[in-house]
Amino acid sequence: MALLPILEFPDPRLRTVAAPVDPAQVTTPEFQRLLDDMFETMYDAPGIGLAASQVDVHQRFMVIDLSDEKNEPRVFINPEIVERDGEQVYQEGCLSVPGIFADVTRANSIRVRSIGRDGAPYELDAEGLLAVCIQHEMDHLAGKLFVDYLSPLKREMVRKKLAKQRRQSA
Ligand code: GNR
Ligand code: NI
Repeated sequence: MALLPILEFPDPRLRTVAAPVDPAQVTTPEFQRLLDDMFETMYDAPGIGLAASQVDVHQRFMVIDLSDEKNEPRVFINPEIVERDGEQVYQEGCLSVPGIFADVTRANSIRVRSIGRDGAPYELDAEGLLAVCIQHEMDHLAGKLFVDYLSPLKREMVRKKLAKQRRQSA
């Protein structure tokens, strides 16, 4: 297993639109190892979700685990939201925008169609934080970040704050 480097805003590679995964590739040792490395990287960070885009792999998949015990790993490959309902506001953070938190409005409940790590399709109903996390990760796969929901002025302040944090830790 290996820890993968996480890209940080404003790295232009985070703007890449991910390509669909070939379902026949899912059960190969190479892809399964990539999933394990993504979980290891997410747990180490620590985070509750990680999209492939964040580790410079531009394919449509992501991993999520909301549990405290880190024993509820979820895999979403070629995810699609097939139903959405209601609204919720949640204060989001992102491993690619470290130390920044901001309120984002998203659907409250969603139904997601996806492929699991066994290569089989499944559907899941999610609400609350799980629904937030799925929508946040799917944004990454589309090249979008939660700071894109902020005003251009606030986004510029975020960029400057991150640049300053990096200077001070260098
Ligand atoms: O670890 C994470 N926490 C989080 C909190 C609120 C809303 C979304 C998230 S996802 C984030 C990990 C991450 O950046 N995934 O892309
Ligand atoms: Ni994120």
